[in-house]
Amino acid sequence: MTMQTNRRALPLAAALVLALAAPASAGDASPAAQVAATAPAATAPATVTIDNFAYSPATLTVAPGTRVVWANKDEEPHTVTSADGGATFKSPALDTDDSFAFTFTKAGTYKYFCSIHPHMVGTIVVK
Ligand SMILES: [Cu+2]
Repeated sequence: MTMQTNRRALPLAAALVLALAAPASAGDASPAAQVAATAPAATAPATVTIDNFAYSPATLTVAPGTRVVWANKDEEPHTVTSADGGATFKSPALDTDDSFAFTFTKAGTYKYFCSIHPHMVGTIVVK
């Protein structure tokens, strides 16, 4: 009885360890290395979707030089306004399917909100 339990448990534990270890090492090796090899300086644009009175993802981390595009998919107009009162970036009211873009050149944490619905907040981390 004990033997049977152990025989079943051991391979299962080994498989679990492999499953946990494999994605991490594979993810580190191939896609990141590929991006670095093909496009060392250029950074892919990043998108924040606005829907349901929320920015998604609420926090987005990008590399310096990344152009971030906000796309309003909501039925309501929204803005993208930097938390410094719009001094860093400030969109007009975006209607449904409108978008706004800003290129982040300097590292830092950029908080922003919707000037129409100030409870809508988001953060872009540039590093
Ligand atoms: Cu809004």
